[in-house]
Amino acid sequence: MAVFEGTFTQTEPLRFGIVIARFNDLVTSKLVEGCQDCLKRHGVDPNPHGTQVDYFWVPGSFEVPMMAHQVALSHRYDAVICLGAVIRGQTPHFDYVAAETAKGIAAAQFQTGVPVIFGILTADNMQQALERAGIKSNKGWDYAMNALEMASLMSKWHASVEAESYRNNSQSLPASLKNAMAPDLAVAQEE
Ligand code: INI
Repeated sequence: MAVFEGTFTQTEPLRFGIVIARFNDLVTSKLVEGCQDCLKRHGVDPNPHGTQVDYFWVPGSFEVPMMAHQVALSHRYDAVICLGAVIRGQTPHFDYVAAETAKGIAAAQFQTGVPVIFGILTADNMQQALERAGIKSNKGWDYAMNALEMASLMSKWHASVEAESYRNNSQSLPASLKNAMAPDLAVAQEE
């Protein structure tokens, strides 16, 4: 049997989509910076003109799940990071926005099979939100770590499933066909 877990190395082939709510952008722009810092320190180029990270800005947290679902569904990315800040007291519908955003992000993840990271800060006031977005710590960094780990874990999982399916399918093939499909593998097995 095996143990599957993500690592934070070999990040060159990984691609990330980051969906960000513009509402409370004083907070969300800091979360983006935390994410970028973490990705960069783990070998990912966060430049929007590069090949590894794309950014999607939406009006508010409520719109994040729909965009995240589309981004994940494209299968262009190994993980999607959702960033938003929902602050109690700014709106009587805090609970609706927070709950629907959480549900929608979970649904995007389940429906696509792509990791979709829940990086929506919920706070009682702006001060508390800012403390978690750079003043005391930056949760954006943590969300990027979660994305790196899940992207790595899922790529290992997919590789394992594909290898198993290849082994199962090739067992029923005649040797000549197996050799033609994967000569390197056939030679390795013969040795
Ligand atoms: N959106 C947020 O991201 N954070 C909030 O705190 C917030 N408040 O307080 O209302 C908020 N509202 C906007 C909402 O996300 C939608 O953009 C809007 O309802 C339009 O669908």
